Amino acid sequence: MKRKYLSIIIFLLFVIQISAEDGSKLWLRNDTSNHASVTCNNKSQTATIAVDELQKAWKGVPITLTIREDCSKGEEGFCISSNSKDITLSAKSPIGLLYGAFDLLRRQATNENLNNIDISETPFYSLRILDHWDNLDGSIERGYAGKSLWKWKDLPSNISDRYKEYARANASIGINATVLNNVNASPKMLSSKNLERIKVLADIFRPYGIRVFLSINFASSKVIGHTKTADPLNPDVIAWWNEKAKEVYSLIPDFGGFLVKANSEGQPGPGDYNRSHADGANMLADAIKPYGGIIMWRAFVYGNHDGDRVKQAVEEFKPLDGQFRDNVIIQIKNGPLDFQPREPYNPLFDNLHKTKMMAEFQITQEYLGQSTHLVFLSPMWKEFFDEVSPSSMKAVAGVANIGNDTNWCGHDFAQANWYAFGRLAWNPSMTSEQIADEWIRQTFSNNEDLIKPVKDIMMSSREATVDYMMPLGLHHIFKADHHYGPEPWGNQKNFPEMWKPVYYHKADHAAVGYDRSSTGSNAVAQYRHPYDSIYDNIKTCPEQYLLWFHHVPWNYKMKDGQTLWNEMCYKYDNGVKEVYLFLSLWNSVQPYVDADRFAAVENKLQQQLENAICWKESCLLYFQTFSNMPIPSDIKQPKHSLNKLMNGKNK
Ligand code: BDP
Repeated sequence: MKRKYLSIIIFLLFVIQISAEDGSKLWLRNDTSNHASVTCNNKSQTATIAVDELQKAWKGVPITLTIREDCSKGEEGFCISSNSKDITLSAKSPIGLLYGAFDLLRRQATNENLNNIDISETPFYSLRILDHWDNLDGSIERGYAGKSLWKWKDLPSNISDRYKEYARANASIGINATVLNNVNASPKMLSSKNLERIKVLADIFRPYGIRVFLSINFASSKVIGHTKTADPLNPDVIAWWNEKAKEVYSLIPDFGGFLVKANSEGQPGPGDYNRSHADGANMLADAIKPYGGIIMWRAFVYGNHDGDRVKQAVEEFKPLDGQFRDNVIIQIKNGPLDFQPREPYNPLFDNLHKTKMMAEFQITQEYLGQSTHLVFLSPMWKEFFDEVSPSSMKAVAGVANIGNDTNWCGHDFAQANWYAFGRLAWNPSMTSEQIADEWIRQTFSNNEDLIKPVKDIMMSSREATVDYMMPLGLHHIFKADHHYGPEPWGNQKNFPEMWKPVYYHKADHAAVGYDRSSTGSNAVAQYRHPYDSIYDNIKTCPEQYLLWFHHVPWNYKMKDGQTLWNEMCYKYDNGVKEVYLFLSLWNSVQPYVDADRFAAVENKLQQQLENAICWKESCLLYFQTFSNMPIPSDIKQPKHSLNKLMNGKNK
């Protein structure tokens, strides 16, 4: 009898064990009970971490780690070669060894054949940075995975374990920098008290190769330094920033620099004193230049502008080309509007020739279903890199989707976007399929019966989201405050024009879409050739951008012979059908996924389906009031009335 109970207990323990995945380990799920033979000729903290990671998880032949001054792979690169008896990992610096160690562990975790390998890697960008939009009160702007990881009140004395785990996860995918706070920055961030706290984080991140940056409020000198003005040419202001830089660098000698949002959405900036972006950026750049710091100056300028909103950045920055210091990089969102599910690329990349540029992607899915919808973003970023050469920019930044949720990102699949950002920043020529494949194998399993369906979901997820939210170039028809559900009818009286969905879709009884062609706002002229003429001509404009660039009659004939209206109906319907398919594919992998993560993802997919239906019905019923055309009969007709949808919460 006793024996029977014992075996039941053992069985239960086993079940609990396999169902106990909570996503907290991310893609780093290697068994860490090994004692591999690893030797190293370097005793630095970073090399010691590399040795430790390998000792715990490496299952293969002995490994020798060596620092070699003559290694030609740059400061962060590495070489790995193996024969049947051992493996040599060499690098010029300890961080190269750490990246190499994670590279080996990834290859092991993804079942790669590691006999006779000869690998060498150098990161494409030297700056691979996460931008956190975290506030001092612990909230996160556009954060959907709980509160901030940074416990400001507990620092500098109480240190959460997660700081090190965060650094380790980033190092495992090559991310080497972090901006700790929101671009809508509190001036208090730079107080001496807070700098002491930031120093602690910088010290924890340093051995993992991660440098700390801060977002700053341009008026900090005035607010916390009590200068009379924040005019960048004022000697007191200049002196204050010089002193502040000295203080920051005395605490954090390898401090990265500042990220600045100026004269946008109500933030202060040099424009308040009739000074240019260059005047503002250069003043700060001069203050941190002696210490090797850089200024990332954002081109997301929103406000104080008449005319087509998407033209503002080029209009403001093009005349300043060549006027920025060499330690200033202009940080440019991938599209000209604002992280929409699909935008054409930002033409500012075509207009700065003597200025350093970097791309800003948004990992947190503000406009792509937040942490409820499964949307793999790599295909979106690759679409951008197809149009704007990775080599035209110096760095890439990603707005982080990380919070203090147990699984870090809210949705288990949102982890894939953090992962993909790091991998693409390291090597933008990787394909989305490769990245998805790696991530699935490490995060779930190497079982082919799981990999294929999950990869299918991931690879079609972004296009599906575009289809059920904003197909054919529609944009910014979100509900204003939360940017989650649909509100194509949005036209609040007290809102500026540029916040209103009706400003962006311009639907009327004849047509829909924003005319940005040469007969309209002429935003097309901001693009390099041949994109300017391709987008200008309605016949050559890719249909995925049609309503972004053109005001198109409802009965316009699309390439497949359908009217624009019918095409729109089929797109929305297709988006919904895709989510049904995702649900059935996910159900098919249940045997291969631990119970907790299976249920969590299934639950989110159910919500995604409901939301996709809501998007389809809201948009089609609303636009139908203009097109006056029937929804094709082979499409599932809306269940709800427009009135009901307009009065619902759209969430
Ligand atoms: C918008 C967000 C807003 C950010 C802004 C920015 O809605 O919260 O502050 O971008 O990038 O997409 O500055």
